[in-house]
Amino acid sequence: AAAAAAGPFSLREVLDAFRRCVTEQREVLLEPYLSGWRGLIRFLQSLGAVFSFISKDAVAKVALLEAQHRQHRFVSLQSLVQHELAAGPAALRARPDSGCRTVLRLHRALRWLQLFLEGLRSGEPRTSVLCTDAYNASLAQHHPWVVRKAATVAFCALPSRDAFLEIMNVGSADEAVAMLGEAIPYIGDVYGITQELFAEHKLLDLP
Ligand code: 1Q0
Repeated sequence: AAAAAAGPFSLREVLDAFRRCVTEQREVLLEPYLSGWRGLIRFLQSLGAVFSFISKDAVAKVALLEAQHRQHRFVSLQSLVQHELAAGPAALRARPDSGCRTVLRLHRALRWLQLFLEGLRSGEPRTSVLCTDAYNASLAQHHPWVVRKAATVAFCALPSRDAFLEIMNVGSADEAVAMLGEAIPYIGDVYGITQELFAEHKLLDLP
């Protein structure tokens, strides 16, 4: 994993990580989940300094979860939730550094990713429009005005659709689009299972 993290971004790596996430028992494994996120963050970092306020936040959240993963040896999101809920829902809500609230933020961002990738696949050439639409339908409702404003400004600096397909590093534009089609259901699956898990435990509004 350390060696893989060094090279240029490849969408295949991210796809593989999210594919590895879901077990037969419909658990979401933490290690490939975080590995998928590390790949996405690397991609975001390659887009330049305009996005660093976003990547910094994502890096901090992944680091928090990595630390908890090392400390408690959680295998899955399910075991993390179970462990933190054992202290009681009120105690969990009071913690600004819980794994659950941190996962919830990444989880909402995963919905953004799913929508954005669907948009890229659809052929719409204006990535900033795609990105803004995906953001407004997902993360935006959880962000204060100032963050929404900064995000919307950053989206204007996004590369073109063709450039996006190229940085995915999977060959021609057609091949990149095909791989998006392969990746989106895996990401959707991880999103759906996590959404159900958090809904079941009433954790979808953790402060
Ligand atoms: C490609 C453009 C990337 C656009 C990412 C969209 C997300 C915008 C988010 C902007 C807000 C970030 C600033 C911090 C916000 C936090 O306040 C917020 C809440 O946390 P807290 O602790 O204050 O309650 N944090 C979040 O909502 C988490 C945001 C994480 C965003 C992670 C985005 C990772 C994106 C990776 C780039 C993927 C590129 C996709 C194309 C791949 C195809 C090859």
